[in-house]
Amino acid sequence: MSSYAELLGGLDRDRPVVIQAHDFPDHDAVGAAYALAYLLRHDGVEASLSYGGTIQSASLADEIETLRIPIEPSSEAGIAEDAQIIVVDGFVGNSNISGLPGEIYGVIDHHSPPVEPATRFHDIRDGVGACCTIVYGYFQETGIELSHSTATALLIGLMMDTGFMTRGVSEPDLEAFSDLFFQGDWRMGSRLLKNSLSLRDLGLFREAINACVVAGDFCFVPVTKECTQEVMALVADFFLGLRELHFVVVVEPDREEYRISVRSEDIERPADVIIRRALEGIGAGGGHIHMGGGSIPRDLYPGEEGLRKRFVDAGAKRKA
Ligand SMILES: [Mn+2]
Repeated sequence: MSSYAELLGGLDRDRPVVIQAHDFPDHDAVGAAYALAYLLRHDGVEASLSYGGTIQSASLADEIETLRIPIEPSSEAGIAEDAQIIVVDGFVGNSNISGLPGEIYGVIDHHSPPVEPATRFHDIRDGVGACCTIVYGYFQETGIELSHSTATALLIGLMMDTGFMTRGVSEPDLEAFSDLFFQGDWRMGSRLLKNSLSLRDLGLFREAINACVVAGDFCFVPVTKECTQEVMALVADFFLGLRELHFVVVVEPDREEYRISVRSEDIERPADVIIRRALEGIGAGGGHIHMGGGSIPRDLYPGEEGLRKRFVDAGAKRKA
């Protein structure tokens, strides 16, 4: 049975369905959630969309408004006790997600999960560049036509996660891209994604440029200003764009923890493997070959130099 048919077939039509994007969602999570709801509606299932945390990205807020995506914070969504929750683009564990009521019915994701999902349905393909590609595949399976806004949302998620088709791209991503590019509004998508920064972010870039520590092709960037995950990722991308650098780590304080963003241009040094190694015993991390992220609770933070050394020991710097 195809994945989508299995997903649909297992749903109890007498209970509410909620599609949940991960905390502080990004374009990929929201696009995948929105398109999945469109498909389910086509099959007579009305799903509501929600996310944990807040929308921190101005460009994502812009997308949600422009495409009129009906998504709201899970705290305000009034999720029922008997709701069936489908998690997209991120899976934390089988117990629950940030204290949501309801049952986690399914997981659709392109990250390798921390634990094997015990949910009734899961579709995890860690070789694809975006969760939007997986949901696009459901449209192909069913032959259901995409609406213009659904195609645009999927295209934006795909372009976002693959850095405009330059990282983590697999064959299904290319297939999705060549179709979505003409079905959706790529101009709007590009404008949104290419204007993610604001003048307010310059202070962070200034600090990052002053603070970076370079060793060979490895660059460690500790900053003290709190910032959004999206801007932190753009700082990491900026350093990766310097021709001498092939592995970048950005670390930033965020309330009770330190957050880390990792970028790699070297398949011999996969970002997810190296961050897991570097944070062993003090924090958690994961991701893909080219991008990774993680966090360390404040009381376990080994200090800037301590963390930098951990990354060097984990293999972030090419052996001479
Ligand atoms: Mn994603």
